[in-house]
Amino acid sequence: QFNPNYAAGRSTIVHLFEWKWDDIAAECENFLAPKGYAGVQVSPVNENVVVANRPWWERYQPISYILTTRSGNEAQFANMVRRCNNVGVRIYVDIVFNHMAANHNSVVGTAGSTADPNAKSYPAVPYSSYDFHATCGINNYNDANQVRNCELVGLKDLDQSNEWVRDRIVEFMNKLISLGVAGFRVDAAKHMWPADLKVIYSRLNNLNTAHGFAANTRPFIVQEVIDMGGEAISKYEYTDLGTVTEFRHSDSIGKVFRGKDQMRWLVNWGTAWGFMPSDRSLVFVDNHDNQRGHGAGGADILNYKTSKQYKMANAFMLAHPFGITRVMSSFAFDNTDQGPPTTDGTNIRSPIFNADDSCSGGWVCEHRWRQIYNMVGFRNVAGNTAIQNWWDNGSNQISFCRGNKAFIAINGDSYDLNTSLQTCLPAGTYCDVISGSKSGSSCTGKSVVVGSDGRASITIRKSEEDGVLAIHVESKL
Ligand code: LM2
Ligand code: CA
Repeated sequence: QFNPNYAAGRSTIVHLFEWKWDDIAAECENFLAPKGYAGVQVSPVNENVVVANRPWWERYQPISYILTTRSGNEAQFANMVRRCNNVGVRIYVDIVFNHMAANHNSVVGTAGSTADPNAKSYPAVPYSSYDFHATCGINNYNDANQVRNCELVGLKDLDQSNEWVRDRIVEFMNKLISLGVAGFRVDAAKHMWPADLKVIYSRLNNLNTAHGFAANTRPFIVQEVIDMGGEAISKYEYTDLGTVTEFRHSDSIGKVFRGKDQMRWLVNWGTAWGFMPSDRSLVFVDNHDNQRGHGAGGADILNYKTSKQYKMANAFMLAHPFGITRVMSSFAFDNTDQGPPTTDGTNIRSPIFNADDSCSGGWVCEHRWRQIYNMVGFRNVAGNTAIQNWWDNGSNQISFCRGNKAFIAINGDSYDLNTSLQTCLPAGTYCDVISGSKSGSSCTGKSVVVGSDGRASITIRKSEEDGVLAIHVESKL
């Protein structure tokens, strides 16, 4: 449950937030596999309550485990998983089983099921009031019992110690495993008892060998636990069960790249910053919650709107060996409730792809930004090499090598970086994969000449679009 079960040579998950299954299937084939992405986190797959004006968060209010949402139906989901696995891209499902839908004026689900949340009745599962904790609200995060046994923002709180509830959850997850998924993001894990999660995970089947997984492969588990310190519940209560979202990484990287902390301190990036061990930490610059002010981190979190710093932060995350990396892919928003782009107010609109690979039609597609997908490639080339030859200028200019495979320099100061640095690479001319890409034997961006001593003259001007330069053995011209 700690291994993401990636295809060989790949390393990064992209969260295609609110994408439709048919579009993800095509994206695996046309873009993600060719660029070296390892997997996709998809939005919740099971029936959710339909909320007026269709906010994104309606998908965190389950009505049943029927696989019909605005992203598509069961046949489309199954087809997507098969097509993505066929090109070596894994699917991870965002799974919501801490709770069921809260009460609303009218309660109908995306598959047409009805429910009566006031009575804790969800007949399409079925769940009844026996399956839920007694009604109470969460308002004190210093009380672990309350955080786990009471209702989060009015969401009816399932009792995961109940065998009927456990069976329904395990049945749902095993169905997804049979369809070929590689693992799960467990929503609101902090609001469930680790002992109950342990029982649920232990009852999951091995991954489906008909989808290319080796026999006896366990599903990957990443648990959403927001622990910035100072609350009753610790992320370390979950690290024996699976990996955990490292929200301090998101918070700290935001502060550094917003200039609230100097980049030279990144020299000991990792557990010294209060992060969990690397192999237990799911790391990200932003997620679907904190990019819009929900969840943790507040105004320090970077998102696509501050694109220069955002790209720099993603480049550093992807260049650094720490953690299991996840890239966010958003739709554009100007208010925090706004749902994905639609054609008619209801049906999600497909992204439009431009000639330069970027998206329009309301989709941001950060994963299609050259500076981000080329750094996914960088991470794949760097593999399990260590950091060496760390350099900094005493403030916000840094560089380091990943073994003899790859080199990155970052300029976060308000003046040019222009100096000779050790790249650890063999002599030759390299294409900077931030300002451009290697195309045949030429480079569409800046070229870097590495001498026989491994040193190169590196320039990143203050005025450049990006504050990063990155080269690696596969960008050699
Ligand atoms: C999570 N982690 O623990 C998700 O990452 C987060 O996105 C979910 O909250 C949350 N757990 C529950 O699954 C989101 C959103 C909330 C939203 C809930 C439920 O951040 O704002 O709450 O989903 O859809 C909304 C309203 C809230 C209302 C509630 C119930 O914002 O005011 O409470 O629905 O109707 C009365
Ligand atoms: Ca709970």
